[in-house]
Amino acid sequence: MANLKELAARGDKFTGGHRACAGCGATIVARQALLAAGDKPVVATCATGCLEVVSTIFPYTAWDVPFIHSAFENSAATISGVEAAYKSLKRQGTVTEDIRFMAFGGDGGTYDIGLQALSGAMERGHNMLYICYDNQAYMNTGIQRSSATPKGSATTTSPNGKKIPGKVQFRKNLTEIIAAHGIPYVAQSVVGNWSDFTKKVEKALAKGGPAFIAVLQPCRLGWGYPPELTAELGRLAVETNFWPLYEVEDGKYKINYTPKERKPITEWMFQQERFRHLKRPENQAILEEIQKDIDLRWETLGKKCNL
Ligand SMILES: Cc1ncc(C[n+]2csc(CCOP(=O)(O)OP(=O)(O)O)c2C)c(N)n1
Ligand code: SF4
Repeated sequence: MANLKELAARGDKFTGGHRACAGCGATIVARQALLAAGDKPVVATCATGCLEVVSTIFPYTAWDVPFIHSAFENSAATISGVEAAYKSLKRQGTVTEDIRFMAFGGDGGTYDIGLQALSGAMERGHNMLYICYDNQAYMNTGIQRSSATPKGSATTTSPNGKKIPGKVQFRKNLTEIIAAHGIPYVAQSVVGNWSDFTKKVEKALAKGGPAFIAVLQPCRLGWGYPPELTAELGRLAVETNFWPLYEVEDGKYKINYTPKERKPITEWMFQQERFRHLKRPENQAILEEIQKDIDLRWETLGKKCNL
């Protein structure tokens, strides 16, 4: 696995000059993923969403690799089709290079509208890595809730008001849904832990076959926090067990990091505007429900890892 010095010596294939907000975690995901991919050629695609929109404003692009625009729903279908064509060309001897295929999508494009395309691509066994940068809402179109939005979070379509105190439902566990496909490699990582993420990208690409990594990506605009806290909020999500770092390799579960002492979820939530209303005493019960859910999910994951 490449160390920091080696990674830093590689040229960036996702470059600066794009139009993301200062402190955006999505662009960190793309940059580190392409650095981790190493010297082999990469073909990338990205579902419509913040990452695609900020990085590909014609006639400019931040992608220094062949890049294909995808619609909101079909990033996985796009790259799986290209990979299938590549295999055919390789069989015919037209292409001889060893090429890697990477698809990116936000949580809206992955947990919601792109789930069918993703599930199909994983099930068909394409040699591709799908990376979901999960900022927990549809940020590009104005912060609408997705099925990845956590309970209690205020978004423009799950506002805090008289009727509801932010999103009513718990978030979907997509990582487990993809793990249930029985593919070679599934993992969760986070913006704020470059070592964990780049190792997982390297591992996913080296394994061959379909691979999926969900990366929790703090979004300073949608979450409401000062831009310099992006990495810190990613790490705090791990320290509270909200977002465990784990992997499922050939069906075997492994937790990659266990906090010495699990921090209360409020330490993470109360640094973000989207949860501000939950500080009010009348919302105490919601906080307790959220904490209980996190503890239960961690316990369930621990059992799968034989902890
Ligand atoms: C079929 C379709 N419906 C709606 C849209 C409008 N749209 C573009 S991006 C987007 C939200 C993207 O959200 P997400 O995937 O979470 O990525 P983010 O913007 O948060 O990075 C929506 C609703 C679209 N492009 N296509
Ligand atoms: S809204 Fe969020 S995800 Fe979109 S560019 Fe800004 S920080 Fe990045």
